[in-house]
Amino acid sequence: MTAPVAIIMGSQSDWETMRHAAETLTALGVSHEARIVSAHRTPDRLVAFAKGAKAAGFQIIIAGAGGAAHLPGMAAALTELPVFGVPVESKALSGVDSLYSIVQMPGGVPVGTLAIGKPGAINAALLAASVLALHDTALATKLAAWRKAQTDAVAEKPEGAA
Ligand code: RP5
Repeated sequence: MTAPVAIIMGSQSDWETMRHAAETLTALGVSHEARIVSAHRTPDRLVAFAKGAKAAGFQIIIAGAGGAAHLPGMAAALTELPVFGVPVESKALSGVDSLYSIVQMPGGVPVGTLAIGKPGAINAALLAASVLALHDTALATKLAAWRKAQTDAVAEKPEGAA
């Protein structure tokens, strides 16, 4: 059976960011597949992947890219599946270029855009899990436990304070 979540990225260099999405999904027991699909360097691979993603059994696509980050938007143009975009932090412009490239979609072709970098990758995974949990009570329970553990881990007082 195909994993419900596809994590695609424009380059191997994006993995350092996107692995946080993969690790978060793994922590929640959500199976996923990670692939390099570049809008610019492998456009035919992008078209084939995005057009076939729904039939292949994927339910959600997480797409990370940096710089002129066309991958999430092009994927969204080619599939009806929900696409969550993660702006990867670029060297030249710290990911602001990635963010603007991903977030400013024209009305009618949505990409749910997350924060730049690691927080965005983690949150894309959590959003994907939240959507899947609407029809998966076991996953909903795991997600609630994950959130409770996060809450419980926050100390009331900062270390070193009186
Ligand atoms: C984008 O260009 C990728 O998503 C990556 O963030 C950026 C740089 O790619 P590399 O030159 O590191 O392969 O397509």
